[in-house]
Amino acid sequence: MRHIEREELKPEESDQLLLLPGGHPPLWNHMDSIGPVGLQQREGAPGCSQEGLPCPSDSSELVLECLQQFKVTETQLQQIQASLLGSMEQALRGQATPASAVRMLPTYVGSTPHGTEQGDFVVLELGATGASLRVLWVTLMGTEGHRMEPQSQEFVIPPEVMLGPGQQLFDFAAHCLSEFLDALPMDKQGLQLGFSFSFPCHQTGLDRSTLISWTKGFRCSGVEGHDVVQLLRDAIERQGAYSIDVFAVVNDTVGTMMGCEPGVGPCEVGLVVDTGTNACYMEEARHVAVLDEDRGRVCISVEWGSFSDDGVLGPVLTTFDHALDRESLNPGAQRFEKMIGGLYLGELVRLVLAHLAQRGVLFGGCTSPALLSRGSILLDHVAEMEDTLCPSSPLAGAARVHALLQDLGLSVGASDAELVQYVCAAVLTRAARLCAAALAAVLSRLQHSREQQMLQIAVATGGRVFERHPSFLSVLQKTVMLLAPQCDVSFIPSVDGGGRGVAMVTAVAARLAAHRRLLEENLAPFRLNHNQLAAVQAQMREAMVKGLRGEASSLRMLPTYVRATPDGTERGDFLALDLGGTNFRVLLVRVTAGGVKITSQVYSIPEDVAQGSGQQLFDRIVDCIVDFQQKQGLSGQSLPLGFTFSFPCRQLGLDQGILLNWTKGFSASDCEGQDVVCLLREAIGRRQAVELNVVAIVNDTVGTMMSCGYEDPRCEVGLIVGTGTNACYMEELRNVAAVAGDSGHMCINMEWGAFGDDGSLDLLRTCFDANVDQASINPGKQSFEKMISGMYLGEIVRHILLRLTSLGVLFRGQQTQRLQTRDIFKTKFLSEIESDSLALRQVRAILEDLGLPLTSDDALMVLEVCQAVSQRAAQLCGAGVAAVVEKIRENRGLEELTVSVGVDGTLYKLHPHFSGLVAATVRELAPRCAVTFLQSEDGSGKGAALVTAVACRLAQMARV
Ligand code: 0WK
Ligand code: BGC
Ligand code: BGC
Repeated sequence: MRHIEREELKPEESDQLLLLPGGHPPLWNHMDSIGPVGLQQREGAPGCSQEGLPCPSDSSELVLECLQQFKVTETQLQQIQASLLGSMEQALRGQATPASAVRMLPTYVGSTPHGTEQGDFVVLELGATGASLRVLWVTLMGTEGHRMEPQSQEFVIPPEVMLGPGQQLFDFAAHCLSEFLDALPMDKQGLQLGFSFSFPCHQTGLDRSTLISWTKGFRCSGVEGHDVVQLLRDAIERQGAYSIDVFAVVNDTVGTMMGCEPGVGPCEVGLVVDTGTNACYMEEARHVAVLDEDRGRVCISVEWGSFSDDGVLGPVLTTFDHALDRESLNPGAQRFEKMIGGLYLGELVRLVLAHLAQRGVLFGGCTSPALLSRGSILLDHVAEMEDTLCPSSPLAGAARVHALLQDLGLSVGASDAELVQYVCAAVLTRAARLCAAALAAVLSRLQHSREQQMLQIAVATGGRVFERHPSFLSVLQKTVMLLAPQCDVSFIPSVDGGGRGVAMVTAVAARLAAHRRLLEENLAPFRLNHNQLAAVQAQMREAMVKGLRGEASSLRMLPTYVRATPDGTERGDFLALDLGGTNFRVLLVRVTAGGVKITSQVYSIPEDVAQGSGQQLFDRIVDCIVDFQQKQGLSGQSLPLGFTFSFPCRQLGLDQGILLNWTKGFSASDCEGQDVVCLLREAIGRRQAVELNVVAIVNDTVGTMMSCGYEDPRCEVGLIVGTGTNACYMEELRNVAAVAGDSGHMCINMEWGAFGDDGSLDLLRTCFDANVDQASINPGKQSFEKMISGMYLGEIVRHILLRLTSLGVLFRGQQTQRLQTRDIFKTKFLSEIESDSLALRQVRAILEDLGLPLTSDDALMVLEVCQAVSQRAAQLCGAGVAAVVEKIRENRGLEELTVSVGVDGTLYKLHPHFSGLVAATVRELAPRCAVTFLQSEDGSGKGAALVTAVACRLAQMARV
């Protein structure tokens, strides 16, 4: 690791900065020293410049003029730094940026390595080192183990494969993979692969990445715009040699950053200068507009190769850069990369040498076919030629350059070698300084995003330009120091080109994939398909028929003695009670020709009263009525009262209802088996001076149906999805064995909450449902309700979260006391967490209030758990409604049925997707019924009052 002391550099020195370590005077000064002795005279040979050779002083001018073009001033570097920073921040804000700016691509790598990663991984590297791909076997030993040297093999990619059909390239990669694995003595089951793919890609996950555009000499067809992981998976499948799971696709800069030696890092910037160039860094997630994250960091691949703000780069681009770009595979693109990347440096040197040769300054004014052919001077050549600038034996150095130039068919004059070396130095120095300007922009961005004045940061470096041109790094460091003086930067060379880093990311991806698999395994039973829902519909239909016939059925199909929905002629003032939902309400309902006016008050029924004695409960109810009457100035008035009592009652008449069993957390004693109207009247009797005329007892489903039926006479079904769930509907009296008469209709309270208590739902019940049921005050009862309604969904979710935590999938496996607390995860959290407008960060806020230590992946998984539980609930509810409306349609022998369903209940009303899913399931299972769902505005209290009004009207008519 190389650290440069601050006082080492004075500003005016920066511009002179050039690749001449060891105190050589700067090139420009050198130029003066070239002088006349350096240049030979030669006339008229083929490929030689026809124009007379320039005199020595002219040629040095020409060389100076040439190399001067590669000089980038500090001001220009600062401008590039500023412009690049501007374009980075614009892209982060998701503001459309000009095509040629930096891309700032999220990589879904959210943290630098914990060092806990373990296992054997295969790494396939494509694109980092140009015309070769590398396969590695990396063993990660976690925190304990020592570092195992990866095994690797490099394969040269034939040019026709780099430019041919994409399938050919990926088949070639899959072939290399098998060849490498064939040679390995390891056990090759369940291979986990990390794919280092060094090109600009839109990632949508650790293992989903779409190629934006090829760079660096690659130009395969049918790949841009496609998911490269899928292309690789398909190729491995076609190869059929090994079953390999591709867990992650990683940009080489990310592999480099993640491969940073533990103990010296963590590196938070990855910088690659190989055939191409790019950098990545850890950005605050909240600054990345495309990600709805407000916590933690995410690694961003800058893709600075495409930076080309003509304003600042224009003056720096030389004629050689333009020539190189024109001849390149992607003219106009990657302009910044073409001044820094190893694939281009050799070419730039070649173009300069050819130019100088044609101007008679070099090689006696003679070129050679090799010098004139593109790509004849490679990065390694430049490295060798530049490296020899200060070897232990300068002569040896010059001789080496000589030899290299001769290999290019050039006749090398005395000073040509040194001149060529200066050309190499100029091209490389500029590359290093431009790279420094870009890195300085990244460092400034890090300072901004972390609001830090002084930034101490470790930068992992990778790529053959670093490996082959040691002075590249020193120029880079010095320039970074000048451009980002407030950053204390340590450069950490990556040990194996990032292979370990890719394996680290793959390990994280494999862990996340394993978590995802466990999540899917636990949620799969909640994902009901069409056949399962149709089976529920059919079973419910069968249970309805049996219940109506009075045969054994989990559906009691209780007659309610409501024979008609309101016809709008009802009139008068009525008291109504609404017990059984979230709130207990007392209502005054005034029914006039102009409509219904409701005044109501909500009262609480404390748990100890709901689970105390029946007398206590009904006395509490009467207390509330008296309080309400006083407040409404109704004291002493005996208004007809309708009692919405939302529990299973066998009604013997409109005002007689025997409570069959409590549900929804109620268990007041001495009530089951009792006529609750009597219990109410007794409580009224216990209270002096109170007179109430209890006319009707209705179930909340009936009250809801009536309430909506007042507005829409087609409303013949009532549905509650709240604390509990249930439905009622208008059945043909002839089908109701318990009630005499064959004509007309009777509203049936299905009490579908108990559906499945006979085991008919056991195939669908999960272990989580069983946990919730066992912990409830009525185990074995209300099976359907416990899979659907608000009192239980939160608990089902909590049990799933406990299981996933115990599996280490969530909350890093830490079981918290809070999460083990019953009812701590309210069903309303599902509605909040699943609301589209809620970003993941708000999901996290809800969960953090529960004291759950979570990562963003956790929040995403909790969201999926909530979605699976509520979706199943809505679909089961939809299957129930489909059974009811189909029954009505067939009752009436109709081809098509148009019917409305009155609905109430907090879950149905507040959950963002529940109602839509119910309607979609009904459409799917009862396509011949056009069903309109009417959300009841006034609750079932109004319905109870209307039932009372109808009863009073009928009683009135009976009396006259
Ligand atoms: C409001 C109705 C009431 C019913 C309740 C159900 O007026 O009769 O019991 O909806 O919804 P919950 O309050 O249980 O969510
Ligand atoms: C690619 C980058 C890559 C860089 C270094 C560029 O051409 O666009 O994705 O990181 O080369 O290999
Ligand atoms: C009760 C029903 C009621 C439903 C909705 C169930 O627990 O048994 O009578 O309609 O909850 O409140």
